[in-house]
Parts: sequence; C-alpha cells; structure tokens
Amino acid sequence: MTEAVTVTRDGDIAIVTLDNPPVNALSLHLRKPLHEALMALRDDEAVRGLVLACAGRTFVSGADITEFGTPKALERPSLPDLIAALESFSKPTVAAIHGTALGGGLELAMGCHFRVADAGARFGLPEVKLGLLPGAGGTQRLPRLIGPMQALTLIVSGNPIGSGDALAAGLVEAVHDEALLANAVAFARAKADKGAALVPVSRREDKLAEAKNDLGGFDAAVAALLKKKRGLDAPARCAQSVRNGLVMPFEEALATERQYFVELVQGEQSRAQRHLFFAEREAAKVDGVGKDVAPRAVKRVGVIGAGTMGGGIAMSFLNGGVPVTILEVNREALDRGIATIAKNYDISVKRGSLTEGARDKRLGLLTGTTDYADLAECDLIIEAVFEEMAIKKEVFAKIEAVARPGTVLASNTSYLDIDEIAASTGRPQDVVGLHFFSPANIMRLLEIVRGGKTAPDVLATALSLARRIGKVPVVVGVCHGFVGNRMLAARSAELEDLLLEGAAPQQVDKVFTDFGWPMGPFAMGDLAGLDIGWRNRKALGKTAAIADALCEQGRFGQKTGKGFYVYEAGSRTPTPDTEVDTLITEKAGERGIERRDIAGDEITERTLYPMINEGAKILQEGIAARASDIDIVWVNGYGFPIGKGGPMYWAESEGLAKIVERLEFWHARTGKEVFKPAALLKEAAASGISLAALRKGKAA
Ligand code: T1G
Repeated sequence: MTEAVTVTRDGDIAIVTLDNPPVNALSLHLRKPLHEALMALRDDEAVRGLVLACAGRTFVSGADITEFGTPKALERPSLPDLIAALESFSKPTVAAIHGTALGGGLELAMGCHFRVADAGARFGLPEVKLGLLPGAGGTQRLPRLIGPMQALTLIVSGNPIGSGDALAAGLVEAVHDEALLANAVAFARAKADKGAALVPVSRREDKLAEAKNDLGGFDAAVAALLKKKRGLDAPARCAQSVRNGLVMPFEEALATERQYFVELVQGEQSRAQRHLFFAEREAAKVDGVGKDVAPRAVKRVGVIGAGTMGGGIAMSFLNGGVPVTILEVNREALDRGIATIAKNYDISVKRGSLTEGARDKRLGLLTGTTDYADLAECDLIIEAVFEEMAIKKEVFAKIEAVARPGTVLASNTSYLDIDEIAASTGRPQDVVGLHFFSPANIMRLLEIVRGGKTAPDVLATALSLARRIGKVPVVVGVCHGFVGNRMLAARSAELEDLLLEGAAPQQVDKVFTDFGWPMGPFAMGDLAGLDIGWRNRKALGKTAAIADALCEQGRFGQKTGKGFYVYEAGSRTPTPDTEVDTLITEKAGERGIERRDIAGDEITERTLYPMINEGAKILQEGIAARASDIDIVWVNGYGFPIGKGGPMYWAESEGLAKIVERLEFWHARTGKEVFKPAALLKEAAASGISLAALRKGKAA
C-alpha cells in the first residue's frame, strides 16, 4: 500500500502529494496524514509556500462516498478541518489540479489561496446528483471566486466545466499544457517572493456585491433553475445555501450549509441516488467480460437507416467524435435523413448548447451513401430499419456480404430475438443488440443485448463504445422486449381496463407525475404517437378498445393535435377532452362495465406493482444480472424518478411483502397473469432477503 500522503521539497516550497487510488477520494486514511502534514508545514519556517497535488489519474474526486452512513464519515479530521487548516496558512498555498477536481476535491482546492490547472482538467460540484449539496464550503467559497450566479448554475446542475471556462470564471489562476507541478511550484514561489497579502477565499467579498444588491434577480434565476428539479430536495437546498451566503455572515452560512448536508445525507433521496451512482458502475461489470478482454478497435461506424432512430443513433456517435457512414435505400431518403441531423444541430447552436465549430466538426464526420459496399470500411455496423424480422434478416444478409471479418454487426431492435438474427448470419459471434432509446441522441440508456453466441470481445467493444459516446450501458439477455420494454408492457397492461372501469386519463397520469415520473402513460402515448402502438397491435393481432378507437378517428396524439388529450395549436400541453370521456363511457357500456371511482392506490397497484413483478421474473430468468441493473435501465431509459432509486430499489422501500399481497389480491380478483407473483419476489418477500442480495451479479 503506497503512502496516502507524501511530502517532498522543491527548495523552500513543500509539495504534498495525495495518493489514494483509484480517484483520490478523501477517505479517512488519507484525511488523517494530510491534516498532520498540513499542520507541520504551516509552522515550519523553512517552508515559504505549499503545493497540494495528487498522484494517479486525477486530483481529488470528492469525499469517499463509500464512507457515507458509516462512522468513518464523521471521524475527524473532517474535510472542513482540512480546509480550515489550509486557510490558516500565512504562506501561499497552491492546488495543482489535473483530471477532475470534483465535490470535496474542488472544495479542498478552494481552501488554497490559488489553483493552477492542467489544460485537460475539469471542475465540478456534482453533489446534487447524489441528492446532496457541497457540504464543505462549496456553496460559500465558489460564489466568492466566480460569482453567485455562475456558482448557482454549476452547483444546481452538478455538471463539470473545463479548465478554459474555469480560468475565465476566476476559479483557477493559471492553466498549463504541460509540467503542471513545476509550474505550480514556480507559482507558489513567485507569490512567496512577492510577499503579497494572502486573502483566503472565505474572506473575499467583492464578487458577491452585485447579487447582494439584486436578490430579486438571484431568486428569479433560482426559480428558473429549479423548474426541472421537481420532487427533489437537494437542488433547492443547494440554491438556498448559496443564497444564505448573500444574506448571512460567512461562518453562519457555512454552519447552515453543514446542517443542510447532514439532513440530506441521512435522507431517503440521497440514499437512492447514491445507490444509482454505484449501480451504474456495477452494470458495466459483465460476467465473462473482465478487464482482460480487449475491445475491438472502432474507427468508423455504419448506420443503416436515416429515419428517427437511425438519425439519432448516428448523432450519438458523431457527438462522441466517432466517424459515421449512414446508409439509406435511396438518395431522397438519405438527403432527408442528413438534413434532419443538420437541422437538429442547428437547433442546438441556436439554443447556445453547441458551438458552430462543434456542429461543423460533427457533420464533418458524417458520410452518406446508398451503396452497402461503402460500409466495408466500418468496424461496427448497426441497423435501425423497420421492426420486422424478415426485413432485419434481409439487411443482415446485405451487411454480412460487405463487412470485413471482425466487424461487429449490431441491431437496434427494441423487441426482436437477437439469437434468431444472429443465426441467420454465418458469424453469430459478431452479432449483438444495441438498443438505443428515442430520442437516441438524448436518452443516456443503451441496452446491450447479449446473444447466446455473442463473443466476449464484442460485448467489451459495445461497453467501451457506450462509454465513449456518453451512454449508460446495461447488458441484458434475449427475450421479447429485453428489460425495459418488457417491464413497460407489464406497467401498461392494465391501462385500458382502468379507463373502462372508471379512471380518467388525467387521473392516471397524475398518479404518475405525483410519483415523480416526467409524465404519465397517456401523455407519453400522445407524445410518442398512438399510431405506433396501434400498428404493433395489428401486427400481433391484438386490440385495445380505447386506443384503437382513438386511432380510427385519426387521433394519434400531439402529431395530430388530438389523442387521449387535446393540444391547442402549437402547444404540447395536454388538455383533458370530454370527447375522450364520452368514448370511454361508450366502450365501457358496450362491455357492460359498471364504471366506479378508482383510488390512486389502485392505479399504483395495477401499474407499478406488475412492473416490479416483471422485473423479478427478468431477474429469475437471468435476463438481467442484478436488480440494480434494472434500476439503471429505468432511470436512464424511461425517466423513473432518481429520488426513488429505480423500480427494484423502490420496491424494497415500498415493501415486497405488501407488493406480493396486493398482486395476489388482484390475481385472485382478475386471474390475469400479470398479477401472478414471481417466485423470486415471493421468496424475497417471505425471507426478508432483498432482491439485490438474492440475485447479486448472478447471470443466467
Ligand atoms: N468515493 C468513493 N468511490 C468513488 C468515488 C467517490 N467519490 N468516485 C469514484 N469512485 C469509485 C467508483 O465507484 C469506481 O469504483 C472507481 O472509483 C472508478 O470510478 C463533502 C460530500 C471521478 C469522474 O460525486 O464522477 O464530495 O467500480 O468508474 O469513469 O461536498 O468516478 O472500480 O469499484 O466512475 O474514470 C462528490 C464521483 C462526492 C464524484 C471518475 N464527488 N465520481 O470517473 O471512474 S460527495 C463525486 C465520479 C462530496 C463534499 C461531498 C467519477 C470520476 P469500482 P469510475 P471514471
């Protein structure tokens, strides 16, 4: 075990180097020796300045999240103790930052008088993503360095900024392309030689002045930022703590920040969001695909189909800097697809979320063709054509005819059997499912569908490519709908009957939005287009009384201005429509159904509980290796509220025994399969062992 803290000298400048792999988190075994070193160096007269640096790939990435909820987190010296020690120095202290200075790592660096960064460094306070707020002075010191408004945005979003933005904002004093440590030492020495007055960040007030005089403007900015954070406690606390710094003395605002932190870290939402943090990393650990399995090199990707999905998938790769050859059946379809991609980028440029340079760079990576032969140079080819097995097989035959040996052959199918597709080729080991979620360039989830013969290095390639383009990968097994869509079908199974029996679309949707979903199933159907489900049902010989009737009237949802709701011209806001209520009443009457008032709990029990039940069946069958993988699918693919940790995590807090009891009630009452409790769910409920523990990491 290397020393967590080493002190070396460059003349009269002391260099304190932290080394706590893999990301230099501020674990207790690091905090203790660091505090001792700082106190010794502070009083050492031979030392005229101090540089705080890190070994390994990154500067401090924050507090050690694994310590939260354990005595170690509370054991001193705490992170605030370390920062206080730094601020007690009467000689210049300089943080030398490479990699990512995040959370407590950035807070530690702000305890120094100065910060010097490597050009590739990134800076952020991502605590809000863990259901927390920066609890070691971040909400007080960052505003003093970059101003309250910029600090507010960075803290409430939790997103990092690069070294250029950090320099421009005043977060760092210098940025270097190389020789970071030597430059940091020279910076410290120059400050020591100059003998300039050293003002700790906590004593700097000038950047607060403007906001102090315009609290109304600040509050308006807060309101705008919190709009998208509905139902979450941490963002509001982050904003309140920054505001406290404008109206309270520093020490009082700091103490209040600590109080907010203690409240949040003990709260259910932070526990759920910390669960998701580790779950996302667990999901990338796949049976038989260890670090020894090297991914295949992917220099260019072929995308077949330039429609909504194909275009979005192409953009996902372009956004990650991966060159794309996109193919369509004819020039007109190809030009339309490429024009849509360009238009989407133009919209981002207009919104200010993309520079013109970045747009041009991404479009410069895109090549279009109508000739399969042009795909020969691609290392991975993914098809996003019509969801029809015969068509998929036809396309795979064409791909196989041109693809080099070793090229990965992927399908974006949402439901279909990857093994059947693979068996139609002569190279099933190269075939994998890459299920993107619409809009593919926005949604972070990527279901990697592992066929029976998919080679381990093909999975490694898919996992590595997912990370490269900023997607969250989850490896799933082959079944109809894999993990997400299979559970979505279970969640949707009762929707029609709930309407026929007495619920209104807006009532059902409100139960969902009150739960924390971005929208309810009927509004979602209107957004996606009711005609898609209608076409799928017809292909499967299935019917849905109300949705079919709406489609027969041409009410496809937002795209036609009417669906389950009506939409004023140009508006996306759903308005309940009495015509729909009349239609539902008519359909119920035709079926002799006596309509009744339906309580919210019943709606939850007949939608979310079958979804949990299907998740347990998926675990039982090994389609998902872990319960937490299912949580990652739903949070990143369908907007399951992060403050509830994902469906399987939420089910444990809801109580498995209660869920099983209610499923058995509805199963007895209706006889429907969707309510028949899964054996694994009953086992977990009866034994008190969590689903996570019962199925931890066991693949099929
Ligand atoms: N604590 C403990 N373990 C951590 C960790 C952390 N802060 N960050 C990462 N790990 C583990 C991770 O679980 C994985 O473990 C391994 O390190 C590599 O991580 C007081 C309270 C730094 C950008 O939220 O964003 O400070 O799976 O796979 O892709 O105000 O890790 O190998 O066993 O993600 O290169 C705030 C969280 C904490 C940063 C590197 N800080 N980390 O990404 O590697 S709260 C964060 C990250 C706080 C203060 C508050 C990323 C990374 P394993 P990885 P990566």
